[in-house]
Amino acid sequence: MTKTVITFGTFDVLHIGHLSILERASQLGDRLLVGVSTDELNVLKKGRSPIYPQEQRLALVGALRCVDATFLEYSLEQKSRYIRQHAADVLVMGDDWRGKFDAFSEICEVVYLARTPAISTTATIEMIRR
Ligand code: C2G
Repeated sequence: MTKTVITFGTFDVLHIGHLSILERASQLGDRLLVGVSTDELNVLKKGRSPIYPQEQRLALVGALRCVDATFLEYSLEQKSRYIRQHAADVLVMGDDWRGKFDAFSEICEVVYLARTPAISTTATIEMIRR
């Protein structure tokens, strides 16, 4: 049986930390689906619009070899719907979210993977600004 892995994120200003978590997530199953947060959801989550609009972030993430399919994540509250809709067996999140998604272990396996240290979209934007 095909084991489906699902993960979520904004993936703005794509960097090595994003690639690393997606590659490790894909190794936990046979196919990897990525829910890319909409521009609007990012404003709600982080108080600012992403640098790259959602269509471009979807295209960039979807072009990675380790990613099998992408879809837009419109709401954080709808995670269980997305998990069921895509029949995901494993939910992967970075360990900055550790504990936050444990409730989903009723419907799938929940795995938190270590974040890549010393790189982030925010730090990259700050560096370019300076
Ligand atoms: N990430 C990482 N290492 C970094 C930076 C990010 O492993 N140095 C991971 C995050 O832990 C996350 C993924 O890359 O799993 C995407 O990161 P973000 O775009 O910052 O996603 P976030 O805003 O945390 O969205 O529903 C949950 C949210 O949509 C997750």
